[in-house]
Amino acid sequence: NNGIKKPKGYTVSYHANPEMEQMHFGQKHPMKPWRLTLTNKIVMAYGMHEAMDIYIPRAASSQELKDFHRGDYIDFLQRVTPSDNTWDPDSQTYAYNTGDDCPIFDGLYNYCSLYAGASLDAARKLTNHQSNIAINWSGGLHHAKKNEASGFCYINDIVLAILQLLLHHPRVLYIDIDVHHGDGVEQAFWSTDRVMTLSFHKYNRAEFFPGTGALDDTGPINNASAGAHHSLNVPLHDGIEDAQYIKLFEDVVKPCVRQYKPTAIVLQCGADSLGGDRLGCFNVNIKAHGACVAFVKKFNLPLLVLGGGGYTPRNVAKAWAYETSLCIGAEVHPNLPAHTPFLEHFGNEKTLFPKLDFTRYENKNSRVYLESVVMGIMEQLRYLQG
Ligand code: ZLS
Ligand code: CA
Ligand code: ZN
Repeated sequence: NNGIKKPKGYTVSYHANPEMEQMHFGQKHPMKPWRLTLTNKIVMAYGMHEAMDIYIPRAASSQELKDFHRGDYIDFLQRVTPSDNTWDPDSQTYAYNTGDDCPIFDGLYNYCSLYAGASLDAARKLTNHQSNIAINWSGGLHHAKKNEASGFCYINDIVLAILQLLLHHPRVLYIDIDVHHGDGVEQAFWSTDRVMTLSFHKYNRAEFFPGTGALDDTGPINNASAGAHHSLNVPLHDGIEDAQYIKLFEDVVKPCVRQYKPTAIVLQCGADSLGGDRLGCFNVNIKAHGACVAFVKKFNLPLLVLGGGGYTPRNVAKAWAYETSLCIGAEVHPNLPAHTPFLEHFGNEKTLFPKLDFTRYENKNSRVYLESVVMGIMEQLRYLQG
C-alpha cells in the first residue's frame, strides 16, 4: 500500500471485469480492450483499490439491453458469429451497420453485455446511495444507436445507465470529452428535458466522424418540444491546448450546472482527446484532461465516470489511472510504481505525465473562436430560465 486511504465522507466504486480485456476487434483495429488491463494494473500498483469498493460486474441480460435497443438488433448480436455472412445486398451494407468499424468478433455479445452490465451496476450503486462516484472505464460507448452499431460501439451503455438514473433523478447532465461527438446519447435524449447532453469534440462535417454536433444543433427546432435547447455541442478545431481546453470546459460546464440544476452527472472521459492519440487531433495533456474530471467532481453530485475512446493504450491507461486517483482524492507520485506490471510497455516515460507528442497538429482554435463558442452556449442556456 502506498498510503492511499479511503476518501473521507464519500464512497467511490470501481467496476471492472477482466473477462472483457481479452477481447480482440482484429489486428488493424484501433480499439484495443487490452488498454483496460494496463489501466487496472496501474490503479492496483498504486494501491488505489484499497480506497474504493471493487466490483466484478455481471453481464447485462438481453432484457436489460432491450430497455433501449430494439429486440431484433439484440437478437442479432446474440446469435451472429464471425463466419456468418452478414452482408445485405439490398441495402449494400452489413446487417445493423456492422463491418469494418464495428466488426463481428468472437465473444462480441459477451463483450457488449459485460460493459453494459458494468455501467448498469455502477448507475445502481449511485441510485441506492452505496456510492457517490462510480467508475466504469470499459463503458462510455456513445455512438451506438437503438437499432444499429456505429463507430466501434454496439450497445449504448451510457443511455442504459442514464435510463437507470432517471428512475430516481429528475435531471441528469451528460458531459462527453471524447474527441468524437456523443451522437448516440444526444439522439436518444433529443426530445426530453430530463437529460441535458453536452459534448466537446473535433467537428468537421465532411471529414471527421461522425460529422454531427454543430454549435447550433441544440435539440428539436420546435420550441414546444421539451428537448429544445437541451442538447449542447462544443465544436472544436485541431490542436486545442491545455489552458484553452480547461478554461473552455469550466466556462461551459459551470453555467450548465447553474442553469440546469442536474441531480446527477454522467461524465464520459474518452481519452482520444489527448495529444498523440492514434485517432485524435487535440494537444491536451493528461493533467488537463484530468482537470475536467476534478472540476466536475467539485459539484458534489452523484457522479458516473465512464471511459470511451482512446487509441494510444499507454496514454489511455495513464490518464484513466490518474483520473481514478482524482476521484478518490488521493495524491499519487508521478512516477509509476517500480512493481507496475508491463512497466516495459511504457517505454522511457515511466511517469503518469509523459510529454505527449504534439508535433502532428497545429492549434487552429483562436481565442476569438472559442469565445464565440462559449457565447453560443450561453445563448442556449438563457432559454432554460423561467
Ligand atoms: O468515439 O471515419 C469513420 C468511417 C469510415 C472511415 C473508416 N472506414 C473503416 C469506415 C468508414 C467513415 N469511422 C471512424 C469511427 C471512429 C469511432 C470512434 C469511437 C469513439 O472513440 C468511442 C469509442 C474511424 N476512425 C478511424 C477508423 N474508423 C478506423 C481506423 C483503422 C481501421 C482498421 C480497422 C477498421 C478498418 C481498418 C478501421 C477503422
Ligand atoms: Ca465528445
Ligand atoms: Zn472517440
